Amino acid sequence: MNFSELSEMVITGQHIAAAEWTQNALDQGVEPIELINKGLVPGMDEIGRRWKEGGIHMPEVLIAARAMKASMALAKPLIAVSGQEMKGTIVIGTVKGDLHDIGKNLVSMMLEGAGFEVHDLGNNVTPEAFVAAAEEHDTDIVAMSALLTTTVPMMEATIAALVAAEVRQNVKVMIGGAPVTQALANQIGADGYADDGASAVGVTKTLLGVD
Ligand code: B1M
Repeated sequence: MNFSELSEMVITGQHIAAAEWTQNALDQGVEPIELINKGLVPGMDEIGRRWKEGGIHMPEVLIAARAMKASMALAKPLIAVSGQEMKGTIVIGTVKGDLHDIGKNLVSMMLEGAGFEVHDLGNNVTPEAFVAAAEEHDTDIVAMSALLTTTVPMMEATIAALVAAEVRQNVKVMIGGAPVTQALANQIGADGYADDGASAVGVTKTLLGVD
């Protein structure tokens, strides 16, 4: 199987072709995790690189993510059946009081494209909902986004809720969003900070010690 064909379909945002290629590969017995790691991840890695260098803009990222998701939708259900492992489990959301989710969605899609299992809780997520999801999904990382200076304190409140529920010691915490900085991460005791989707993938890999 030439997995670079699938990577190229992701990079150029061909969601119908990506779905057809994926179905054909699965029908021929290709392992879904192999397809993700050799086709989708390199494709989204390249998109992350181009986005970071300023070579492409948000619409290109979004159409690439749509192609990645079209393929992932076919491959992912088969992973559970065949017992193969994703690289790690992430619970992500925009904190309570904050409705901005465009950036969070991008980060979420990049993480999924990089081979992580992502449970996206949406926006306006309460600390209690983060805690409940972290407990439910055997989570490695709780990832929080905030776009408003007024909602940034909810990140610290969520960490406090994770501590109170005795979940904090089992998970890493990553934060991001326009008003968020590394200094803030240090101050509130988050384990990682990322300023965009590509960096979020890098920080996640570092926190979990995976490639
Ligand atoms: Co609002 N808004 N907004 N807004 N909005 C901003 C954020 C603002 C900077 C505009 C401004 O005044 N110049 C300002 C915040 C000021 C501040 O607090 N410092 C603002 C405001 C004030 C408001 C309202 C209060 C306006 C009002 O009603 N008076 C209101 C609040 C509603 C609420 O949340 N309770 C409001 C509402 C809205 C809309 C609903 C209309 C809409 C959101 C739609 C949506 O998200 N579904 C909206 C939008 C679109 C914006 C701007 C224009 C664009 C945000 C965006 O999507 N950027 C924004 C101004 C601006 O940024 N130019 C603005 C694109 C996105 C790809 O970037 O979200 O930064 P970003 O995500 C990046 C990184 O930050 C990072 O990676 C992403 C990809 O590179 N990242 C992470 C994000 N999360 C991460 C998590 C990670 C790691 C990296 O790990 C977990």
